[in-house]
Amino acid sequence: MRIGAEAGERQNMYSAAEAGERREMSVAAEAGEWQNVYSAANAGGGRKRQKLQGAAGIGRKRKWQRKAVKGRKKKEGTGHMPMMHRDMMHKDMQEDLMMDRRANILVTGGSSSGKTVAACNTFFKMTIGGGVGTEVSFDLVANGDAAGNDISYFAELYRGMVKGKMPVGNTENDIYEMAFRRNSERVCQISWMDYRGSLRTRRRGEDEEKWEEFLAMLEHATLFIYIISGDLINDYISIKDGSLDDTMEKKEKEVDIAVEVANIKALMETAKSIREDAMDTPILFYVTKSDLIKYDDDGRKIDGLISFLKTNKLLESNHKIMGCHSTLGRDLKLSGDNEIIAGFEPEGFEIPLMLTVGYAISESGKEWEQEEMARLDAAITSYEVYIMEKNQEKGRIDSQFWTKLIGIMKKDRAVMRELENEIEDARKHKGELEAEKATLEQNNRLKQYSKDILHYIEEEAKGEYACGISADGEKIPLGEFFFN
Ligand SMILES: Nc1nc2c(ncn2[C@@H]2O[C@H](COP(=O)(O)OP(=O)(O)OP(=O)(O)O)[C@@H](O)[C@H]2O)c(=O)[nH]1
Ligand SMILES: [Mg+2]
Repeated sequence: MRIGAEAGERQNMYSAAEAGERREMSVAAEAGEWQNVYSAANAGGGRKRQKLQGAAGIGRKRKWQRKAVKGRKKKEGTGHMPMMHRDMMHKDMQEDLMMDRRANILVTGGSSSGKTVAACNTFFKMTIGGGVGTEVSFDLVANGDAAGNDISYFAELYRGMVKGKMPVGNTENDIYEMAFRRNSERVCQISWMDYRGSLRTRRRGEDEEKWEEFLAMLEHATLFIYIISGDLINDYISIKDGSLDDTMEKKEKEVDIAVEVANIKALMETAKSIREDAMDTPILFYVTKSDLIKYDDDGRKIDGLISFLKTNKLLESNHKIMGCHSTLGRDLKLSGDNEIIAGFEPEGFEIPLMLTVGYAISESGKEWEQEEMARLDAAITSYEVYIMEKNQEKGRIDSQFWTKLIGIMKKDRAVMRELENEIEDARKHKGELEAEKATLEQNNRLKQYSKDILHYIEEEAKGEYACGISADGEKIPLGEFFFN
């Protein structure tokens, strides 16, 4: 009964036009992956959020962390050689780390801001489109049955766009699950949520559920992504440069801008109220439809965004801030009834995803290195303690009065040899751990992977699609947001 209900609910999310094909694909998949999320949404209260988190795989203790704890426990006894199955632990941790890593991409923004077009183009480019990168390649693959359906769904929307049809607006939150790969190795899982709702008013009834889902994602979002439509930035520029006279139109646009600013502030406030690390979590201002900004130059498009943020005091929050933009085509032409007539050449869509994944991997690389360092330091210390204890035992034998009188007795000689062997062994292990510590940084694969992603964004996208933004509105390198 429950599964039946899920299927029904999920179907409503797609417009009648898509329903036919999508329905067939969805029903079976609902039973598995999606069920957790949506039955959770039906359950109500705090449970709902917990379950949603469970389904999104957030908040779970990582396997390798549990192992590391076990490893430490073993060494606690004294007198025994510290137990360090170093090689085994090391490999396990690296592997577990890869698949437990998640990037939670929460895309917020006003209605018609371009969220669905962004999701569709991102997923198309990184799945069916063949991925990105030259030296190192990146792509997305299905992660579970529902994800396979998501790919077909986006392929369908994309095919529509190629033929001129824009995606139809949806009315529910949607969460898409994929796995991110680097050179065909899965390095990170992705949850992408397209949030369809107001950021400022907490409404009742059905919307309450959307809001709960949204909060769960906001709490675990890797970055805060806020979409600003290029036409709003263009309006801002036109008001500023005086090309819009003091007309009704200008007044209307001023209201739109004020509403957008209020939405952004609401997002920041909500984030602060539900997570302690809100201020340490970067905000990505993502300008969609950048073809609608009247400048040709990409750098100037970003300048327009920066000016908008600065004027509206959105850079003063102490958040780390990044900006980026994308477009369906520099010379895109739309008809009166929203059909693409010409110029369909999508650009920049993979950047927000690459930034989020790169940041997530970078953060987890940092965490891994700190934890590894602590583990190695603890192990090295325990070997030092062990060596000291063995030396004390040797000392005790040495200082026995008959040792001084007649030299080491025969039975003690064997004990001494044993002690010396143990000390030598321990020194060897300690040396290995020290060597491991010295090469830890270069063995940090996550750090390398995040560097590859940063390199892609900076080189392939030539720095024109994305940059960091300082509190006083200067462009700063994206590298400052990454662990290096
Ligand atoms: N010029 C231009 N228009 C775009 C671009 N991307 C989207 N649009 C227009 O913006 C409209 C809305 O895009 P969507 O992706 O559906 O926006 P959304 O945020 O998902 O909208 P809702 O789900 O209804 O809130 C499209 O129908 C297009 O008319 C772009 O790159 N350039
Ligand atoms: Mg949409």
